[in-house]
Amino acid sequence: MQISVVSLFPEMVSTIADYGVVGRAQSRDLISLDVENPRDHTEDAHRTVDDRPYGGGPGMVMKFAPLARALQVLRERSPAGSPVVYLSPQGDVFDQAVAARYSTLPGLILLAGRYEGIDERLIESRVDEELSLGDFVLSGGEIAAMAVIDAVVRLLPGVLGDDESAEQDSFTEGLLDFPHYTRPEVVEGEAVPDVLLSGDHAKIARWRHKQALGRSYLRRPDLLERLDLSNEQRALLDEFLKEQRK
Ligand code: 9D3
Repeated sequence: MQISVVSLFPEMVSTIADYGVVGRAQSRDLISLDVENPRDHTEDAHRTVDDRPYGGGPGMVMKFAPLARALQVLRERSPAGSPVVYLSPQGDVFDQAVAARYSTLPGLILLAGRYEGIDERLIESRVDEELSLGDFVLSGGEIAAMAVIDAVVRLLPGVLGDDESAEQDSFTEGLLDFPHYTRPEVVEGEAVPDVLLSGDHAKIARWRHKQALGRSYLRRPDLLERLDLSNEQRALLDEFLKEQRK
């Protein structure tokens, strides 16, 4: 997959390929990461990328031309069918379904803004989709672009090892995770739940499924509403809630 980013802070974005899963994906040529700085596409002596907003008010707006030229360069290097995605607080909220859809594409061109945003005419003429990470204020689109890249790359075939990708097709899809424990068996007087030491793998899987359902119900009822729980899952959730009330 060809992943391209327009950013005034290209080093910030390229650090994503210095670590972990995305780093491995790049060194194994499963992805190629390309970052273009709109400042390299200015024509004035000051290399100006921003200007004052028409209509007045605080802050600055990113100019059309340097962004359009940076995007043009990336488009020419990207496979056909690579959408331009603008990261902005006005976008649709990014989620795992969007990540899964992007992971099927040959390429992705991400546009990270700074200042108050970019000239609206660039959005109208060049942007295919607008995405937000949610209702909180970032200083620019780079961290959002990096989050999208991380979420998409881990879904690409061959990127995760067998261990890591087992979670992707498990029964707990769409649910919060179950609780995890590791050695020692007792920490500050708190023991690991007995079932996890039993060696009974079917019983452990059932307990974890129950915990995942119960935590999702308590902390993220919106997630459960999207799922069509089986009768077995309803029974497990019932059991969790009864144990909870003790
Ligand atoms: C404080 C400035 N705000 C005045 C109403 C507007 C504003 C402009 C630019 C708020 C944030 C930003 C920069 N944000 C992003 O580029 C961004 C973002 C975000 O802030 N939150 C969640 N997702 C995203 S995606 C890109």
